[in-house]
Amino acid sequence: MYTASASAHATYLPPVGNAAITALLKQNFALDPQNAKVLVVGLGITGISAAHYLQKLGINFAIIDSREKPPLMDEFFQQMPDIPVFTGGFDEAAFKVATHLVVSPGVSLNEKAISKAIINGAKIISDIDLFACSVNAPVVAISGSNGKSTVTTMLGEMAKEAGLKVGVGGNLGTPALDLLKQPAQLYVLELSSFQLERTSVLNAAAATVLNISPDHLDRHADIAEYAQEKQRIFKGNGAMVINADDAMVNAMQEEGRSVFTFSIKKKADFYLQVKGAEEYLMYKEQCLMPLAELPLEGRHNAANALAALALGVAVGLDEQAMCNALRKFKGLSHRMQRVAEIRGVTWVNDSKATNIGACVAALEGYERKVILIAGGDAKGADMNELTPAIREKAKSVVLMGKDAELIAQALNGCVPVFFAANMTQAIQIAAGLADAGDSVLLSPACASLDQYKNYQDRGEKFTKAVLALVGSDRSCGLAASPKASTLVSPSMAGR
Ligand code: UMA
Ligand code: ADP
Repeated sequence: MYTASASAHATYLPPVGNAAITALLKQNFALDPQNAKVLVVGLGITGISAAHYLQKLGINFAIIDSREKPPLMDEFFQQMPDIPVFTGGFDEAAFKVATHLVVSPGVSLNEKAISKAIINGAKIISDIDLFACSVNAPVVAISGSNGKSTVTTMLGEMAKEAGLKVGVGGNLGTPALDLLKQPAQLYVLELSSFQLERTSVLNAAAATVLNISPDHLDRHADIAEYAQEKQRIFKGNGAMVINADDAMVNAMQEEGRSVFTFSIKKKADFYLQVKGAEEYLMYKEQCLMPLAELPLEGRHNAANALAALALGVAVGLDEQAMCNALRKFKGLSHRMQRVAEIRGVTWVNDSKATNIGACVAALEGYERKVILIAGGDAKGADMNELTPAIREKAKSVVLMGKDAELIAQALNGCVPVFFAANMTQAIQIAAGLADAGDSVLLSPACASLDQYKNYQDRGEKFTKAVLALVGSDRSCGLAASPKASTLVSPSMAGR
């Protein structure tokens, strides 16, 4: 396993041999490849990456999925026809013989069969643990409630700009174990609370928790437990990158560790400072680049840039290369993405705002009040926490999805609220409410799965429906879209 060192990435290191990997698996997890029986739980992309890894090491394993026919099952059978696969439930007999469980992040550790197996002595290993036992280059690990994908991608681009071969993945999309297939001088991993709660031995060269706001409270007991899972990212002796503006993150600092702080509100190791007519991204007393050269909307993206710079400095990336990468960084789809400007109204797709913190950050970025489209699955979050930002920054709100009523109740009539059955209707309502100079922001503060395949699907439906407005605008010379009152039930009074 890699131990942190700031300059170790400068050259390619030889791949870790199977003997060294198995020694670490024995030492850390009492996993003896000769007699272990590993059950991979979840036949998704994590499960399949673990299957390939275990097969390569000659470790005996089976795979189980509670769905009748997981979407990747046929593909898996083609790749590994001889591996036992159990589907249609978590058969306790399969768990009973397992010495170790590699549990995919989407599967709760509170599943009855898993709890029972743990009581019976089975050990939990995550795909990230397996990765940590095999990696031969520094790892940067990034978590937080919001901004993980943006910072992970930014740092990956910075490393490339600095001339490094870099593997970028984890929760972002490519399972960590699949990154090991290509040689790399640096790995950048986005890690979710689900991945971290079952990871024990990742000793990242540099790690950060970008921020903590309520999320996934349907899986975690409360925000304190959720924050504790995130804090696990700092296990080891690597550099800690700390958001000084976030009290819960600030409290995670450990004495004796190398710490880099960042802030968009006050002086820190990485911070913002106005000098003359320009605001700069700063590192200690040094101006790194003007903030205006960062081509991204929203103050939260200044925080993301500072965090990425801090992580980059922690692993020795060249500062100029990092700034060049920031200047070229166009942002990721479905995050504060400007879709169109129609008759003076700007339409913004922030479909990836799947929790309250992201929606609040989006609203805070606006000077003028917006028309907000929100709603979906609140995942157990207390929607009252959304109310102050909406009161301050929204002119009106269009709600849709499973927890629309919950949000309306929290708003308690502080702004006009309209309900929509689907995205097309939501956009018609918003078009009717918007005047030239307004922005319409899709920033749902909720997960999408109650109505859409995923947040991408939701964002694409938004984009399509907005672009259809352009079409109808051109073809019929539409002066005004249908007024909201014909389509919706305003929920102003009596809530
Ligand atoms: N499954 C069960 N029983 C269950 C739940 C799931 O058998 O109770 C099975 C499903 O039937 C499916 C398999 O588990 O066949 C899927 O496993 P998974 O949900 O762990 O998903 P993967 O395909 O392995 O993808 C996971 C992450 N998914 C989740 O955390 C839910 C992906 O993050 C990640 O990109 C991928 O590993 C690679 O690391 C996605 C995500 O939504 C993008 N993450 C959440 C987020 O960002 O908010 C945390
Ligand atoms: P994650 O991977 O943590 O979900 P993303 O970079 O995909 O983060 O962004 C998800 C949502 O959070 C988007 O709506 C984006 O605009 C918002 N966001 C990005 N960075 C931050 C931040 N630092 N603080 C709050 N919200 C943020």
